[in-house]
Amino acid sequence: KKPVFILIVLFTIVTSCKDNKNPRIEEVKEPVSKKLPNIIFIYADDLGYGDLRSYGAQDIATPNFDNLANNGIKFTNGYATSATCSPSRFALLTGTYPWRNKNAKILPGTAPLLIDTAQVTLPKILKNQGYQTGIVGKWHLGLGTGNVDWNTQISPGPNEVGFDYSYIMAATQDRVPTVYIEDGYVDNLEPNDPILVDYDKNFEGEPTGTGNPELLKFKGDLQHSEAIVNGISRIGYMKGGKSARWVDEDMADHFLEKAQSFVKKHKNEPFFLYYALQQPHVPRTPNPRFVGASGMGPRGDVIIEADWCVGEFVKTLELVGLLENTLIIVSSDNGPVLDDGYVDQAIEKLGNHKPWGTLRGGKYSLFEAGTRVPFITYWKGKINPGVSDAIISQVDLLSSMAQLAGSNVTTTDSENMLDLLLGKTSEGRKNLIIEATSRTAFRQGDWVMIPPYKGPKLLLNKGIETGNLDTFQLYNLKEDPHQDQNLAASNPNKLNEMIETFEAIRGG
Ligand code: NG6
Ligand code: CA
Repeated sequence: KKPVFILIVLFTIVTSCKDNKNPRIEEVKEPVSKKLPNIIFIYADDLGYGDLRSYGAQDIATPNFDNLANNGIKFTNGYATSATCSPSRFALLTGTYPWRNKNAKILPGTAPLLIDTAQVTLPKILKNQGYQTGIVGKWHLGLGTGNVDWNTQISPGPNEVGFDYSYIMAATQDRVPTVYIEDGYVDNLEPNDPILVDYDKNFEGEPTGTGNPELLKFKGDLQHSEAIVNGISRIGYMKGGKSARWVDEDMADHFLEKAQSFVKKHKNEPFFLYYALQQPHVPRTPNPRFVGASGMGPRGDVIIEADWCVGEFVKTLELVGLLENTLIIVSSDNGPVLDDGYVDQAIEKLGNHKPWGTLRGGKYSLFEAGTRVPFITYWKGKINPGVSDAIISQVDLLSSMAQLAGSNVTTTDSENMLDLLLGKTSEGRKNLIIEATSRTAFRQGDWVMIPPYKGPKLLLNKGIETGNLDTFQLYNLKEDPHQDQNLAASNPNKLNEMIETFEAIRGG
């Protein structure tokens, strides 16, 4: 029996040695996880279809956005789902049209979390596939369950809907609380100076824009004339938290630094980063380095600042050697607006620049410039540069990115457009529902149909046409990109066909 015993011992030694540095297992393991590409969304706030040089702007230089657009795919029919922020962000992360959720409207800083923690989200899917998931920048999807205490853990929030790491502003730059929140805790908060936030009434003794205009760097309209922080009056009231309050002029650098740290920290594992820039939303507060850079006043200056951030961020990816293994998607949450509540010369200094490009409307509008935005995919060495006229919506990113990460999870509204995003096909969506301040319209092929809506045709102070009309509107975008010729009366067949499909998708 001895030789058999020796043989068994030898066999065990040989196989265990092999196991220890088993090259096959190593080989299989390593490349699979390495192969999963990193995914980055760079999401601007209120950047218009015509705000980038690569999208036709002549009077503003945006070399870093353009580098991605010109060396990646520039989509000319890329859409945010909505003409305002919270609904678009809701769709981006959940792959669900925002009009399915009646609470998906512009949220105050005290709104509860808009996403159900049981709901499928893109960061959850990617996390499941082994990704490190992070968000840096604007959140604006609500926090907590109502009555948030800002001095303790703020939950649920981004970390409860799939993000491993979050460094956010709660709502918008013009809304309180004006503090950064890291993984559910207000950053830099002194426990002996608690923060109180209220959207209805002021705290005794706290200055407001209305009461203390002498404290302001620039004036706001009535809604933007409440709490004063850093010489800027906001929407909502706030008290305390002095050490935690942000300095608006440093916000771009601050978020950039957090985004760069996230990338450096996770350079050895697949990651998803949602880098949500705050520009060019109001209040527009360029760092002094960018003041005057555009000659267009603060709105132009912060676009140049955002462009610089994009450049620095891409440099970081290159530096850590990840550019070839990272898909970068750039877009905006809604169309452009000039006067959105502060006196900042956005109109006076605009010159010939057209933030809406060739399109009609703007932020808040059902016309094209409300939801059609810059939409760029870039992947060094992987995506062949080109221009795509295919229809694609941000709601499709959930299914498409799931696919990229090896998951088949999808939703009713989110179409898998991975091949389109990577330039492997020119086929996009057949149709799309767009939304603006709770009104919806329907695009199908080259056509767009806007149902009748009551309400003002023009937002007077903003100079933006809402898309409201008391009869149906029908436009052929190929022949009439600016939506000047309403063909509803002359083309009833097309109109009826569009109404039918639209109602079927909307559920009657
Ligand atoms: C509006 C604000 C506007 C801006 C917007 C949100 C007023 C009059 N206007 O209600 O200034 O904050 O909300 O913008 O209050 S968004 O890009 O986040 O949707
Ligand atoms: Ca926005």
